[in-house]
Amino acid sequence: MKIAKASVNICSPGRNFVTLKIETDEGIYGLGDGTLNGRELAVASYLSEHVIPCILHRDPFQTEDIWQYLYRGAYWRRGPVTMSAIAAVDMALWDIKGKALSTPVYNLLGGRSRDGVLVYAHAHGAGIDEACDDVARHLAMGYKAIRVQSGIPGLDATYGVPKGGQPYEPAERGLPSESRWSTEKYLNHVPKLFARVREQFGDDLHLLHDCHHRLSPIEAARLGRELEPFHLFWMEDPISAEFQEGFRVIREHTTTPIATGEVLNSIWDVHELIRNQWIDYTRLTLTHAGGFTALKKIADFAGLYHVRTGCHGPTDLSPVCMAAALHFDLAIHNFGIQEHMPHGKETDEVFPHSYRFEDGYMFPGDAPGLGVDLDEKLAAKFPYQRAYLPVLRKLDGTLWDW
Ligand code: GCO
Ligand code: MG
Repeated sequence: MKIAKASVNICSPGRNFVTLKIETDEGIYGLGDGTLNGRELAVASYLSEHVIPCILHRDPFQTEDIWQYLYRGAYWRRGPVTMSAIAAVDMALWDIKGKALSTPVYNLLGGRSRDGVLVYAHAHGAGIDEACDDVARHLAMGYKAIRVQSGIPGLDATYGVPKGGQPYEPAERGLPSESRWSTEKYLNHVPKLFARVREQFGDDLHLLHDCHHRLSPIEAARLGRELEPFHLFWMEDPISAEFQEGFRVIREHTTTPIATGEVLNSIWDVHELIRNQWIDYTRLTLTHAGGFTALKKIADFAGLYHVRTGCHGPTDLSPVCMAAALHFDLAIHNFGIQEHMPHGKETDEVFPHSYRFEDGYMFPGDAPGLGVDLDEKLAAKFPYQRAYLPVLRKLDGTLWDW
């Protein structure tokens, strides 16, 4: 079998998605997600201009060699654009392998290591009461793990609390919007939020929280310590993820488990974090970190150090990535948890899929390959629209990490 054709689809059924379709001379095709929120066209062009010409006529079963060719062969290493493009190819090739062998991808990765994939939902509210109402709503839907974010008194907007009842912070059309931030107000508020959530919902529920890179190591250490009585599943991205050494400070002060890595894209971004046991969960995704071929190696390395996975799974990654993540999560031994934000109706219609949610767990389904498709006709009705993530400044105007 040979790769006969490959094309990039860019569509916006609710938000922008970049999908690579690789077709073989035997009529089998595979899909890969290359979506990089706010920088979609850079990946699309990397794929069309630089990657597709190099993979034509190759054997699609040679996932390892093609991965090495695209990574080492380019000379230039890492980075979200490069690694998302490589991931899109890798995912599509594993999809083809699964279809050619008539088996779901998880069987090619080691088979089922568990019955289902534990997922966490997002609960949020303008204040503590509203956030608790949202926790109750998600519990009623069957979720066993819930990330909780709430508005901060004195701040107009904050990460994780979308305006106007939207399900999730959008990448906004037009140029980036700006909002203001106060670490002091945030640090004073979050322990109160979790004290209330534990008091109201008891000990069984897994609770998570995302700091979204905004703290210094010692500030994160303070927060982790103050959250200890509420036994979080994890505290996510307490500091800028690329500052590996910074996690040492946090670790020395608190037993609150730490997760990071959604903005990182290779083993070289996390190997110190893992080797030194400064984190408990890696958040690398299949799309941004080079696909199955790369993430399987990272997970196996992490497993040696009792570090588990918690793949990033926002709605700004397409259902192709979600399907891929579920195959991966089901198969690897050191799986921790999977983020789940349901996509909107339009997105689900453009990407019909076999995965499903039931009683707090997700299941990739038994369709051959990834079990996800792209309805190209429908996708054409939702053309790309330029969109950006918001930008953050401190109260005095200093640019900050969003
Ligand atoms: C998460 C993430 C997202 C990111 C988004 C950026 O934990 O799901 O932090 O909310 O902000 O994916 O594109
Ligand atoms: Mg996050």
